[in-house]
Amino acid sequence: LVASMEEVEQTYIMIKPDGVQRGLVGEILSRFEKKGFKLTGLKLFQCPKELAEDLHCSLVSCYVFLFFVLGFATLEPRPEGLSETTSLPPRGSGKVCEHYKDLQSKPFFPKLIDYITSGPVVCMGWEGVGVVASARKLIGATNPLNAEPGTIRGDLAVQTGRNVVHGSDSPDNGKREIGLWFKEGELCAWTAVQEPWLV
Ligand code: RTP
Repeated sequence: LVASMEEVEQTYIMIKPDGVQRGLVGEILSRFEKKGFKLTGLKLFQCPKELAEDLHCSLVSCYVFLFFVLGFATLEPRPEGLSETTSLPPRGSGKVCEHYKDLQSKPFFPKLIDYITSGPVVCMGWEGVGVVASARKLIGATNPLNAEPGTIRGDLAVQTGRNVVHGSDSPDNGKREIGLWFKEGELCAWTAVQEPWLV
């Protein structure tokens, strides 16, 4: 039975810096691939540390920055060769804070930001029927000590603060997080030739 398109979801999976440092990228990626989900996006990305400050602060500094940039832009013509975006913060500023904005009030938030920006992460988009809940099952409990053997965290991790992988917790967050971590053109819509094995 081929699943109807309504049931197809998107999820954002991220191999955290410890997963990359420990050489677990292939192992983790292959678990989603073997399950039968479809990879729609994949990249290695180092989130700049200096851009990962508190979301509130980054928004405030953005507004202050824009206030001055726009203020000066109206006084002087932009120099030739300088594109309109040259002096603006890089796209994706505060990406990690935005991603974890619901955890901002938690005492572990600063450590979490340090952890995620401590090295490159692997960003992945996966598509499939029920992929959001299924990926969370494959990943296992947040605290690896509570994660069942057979799950990624149950097999490969020990500490909550070093739990190797992230998975979106709802279809809405799946779409939101893919939009946050991937730029336009970085995702690939493709049709699997082995249908219906890949949805
Ligand atoms: P994730 O977003 O990474 O898939 O994790 P999750 O939904 O299973 O857990 P969540 O509560 O959203 O926490 C996000 C990440 O924050 C770190 N954390 N540290 N007590 C602590 O030190 C603590 N609690 C959570 C973990 O890296 C967790 O995955």
